[in-house]
Amino acid sequence: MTYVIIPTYNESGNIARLVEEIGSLALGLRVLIVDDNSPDGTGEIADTLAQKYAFVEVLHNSQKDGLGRAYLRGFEYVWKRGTDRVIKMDADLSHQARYIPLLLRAAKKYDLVLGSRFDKGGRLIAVWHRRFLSRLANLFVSFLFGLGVSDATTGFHCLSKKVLQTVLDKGVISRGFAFQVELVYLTRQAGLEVGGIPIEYISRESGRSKMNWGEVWGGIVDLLRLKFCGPRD
Ligand SMILES: Nc1nc2c(ncn2[C@@H]2O[C@H](COP(=O)(O)OP(=O)(O)OP(=O)(O)O)[C@@H](O)[C@H]2O)c(=O)[nH]1
Ligand SMILES: [Mg+2]
Repeated sequence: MTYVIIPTYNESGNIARLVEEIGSLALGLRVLIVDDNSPDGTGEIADTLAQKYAFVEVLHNSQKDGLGRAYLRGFEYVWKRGTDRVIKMDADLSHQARYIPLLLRAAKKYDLVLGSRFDKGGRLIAVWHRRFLSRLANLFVSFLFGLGVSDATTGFHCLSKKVLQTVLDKGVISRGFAFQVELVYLTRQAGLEVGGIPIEYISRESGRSKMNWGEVWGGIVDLLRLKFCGPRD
């Protein structure tokens, strides 16, 4: 069994289309939406989708608690359900469902597969300052950790059960977006294989980004803590 975990905060214009695109892949995937009580009603839309489609489940949290925390709750949930693998992706259609079969194919070889915007053949279609921020974040991460991947900050991943177990055993310190990097870091630390496939990332058309200066600053602090204090435990 493979779960696709999708964290949502104000994604009412995107979530239904994404779920339907995943369903039409007809790969027998299960979908878990982790919503942080979105004021725009995304949680209610997710519940309606779960009523309509048997492959959809929803986890509700009472307040916005950050991307990393949402994923951790999702990981704990799917672990208890006995999942063999996890795909994780953004809700805003930037990560296209058509790449899921390619991630799954690469997962035969790697424990953690990254949907990489900066591999040969990949693309990041966005305004210049967004592209600049992603490049800068990757430079910072490679300076701190030297993870040896071209896109350590991507949010589109396929994880083996071993990676899932590693993350749950070790725990994570990142509350927010630094979670994406900590996932690659923990996988490498555990000596597991990391690989990537090139993806074309399209900027969101509906809804607003949750990336802001507060998130950037929080991410920097989390990464410095990870570097100098080590992972949890
Ligand atoms: N549950 C939950 N989901 C979140 C939270 N913050 C962000 N998300 C979701 O995480 C995903 C990535 O967030 P985005 O706002 O798209 O961030 P981004 O992709 O870096 O920014 P853009 O490129 O501008 O879209 C989306 O599906 C969001 O809805 C949070 O605190 N809780
Ligand atoms: Mg986005």
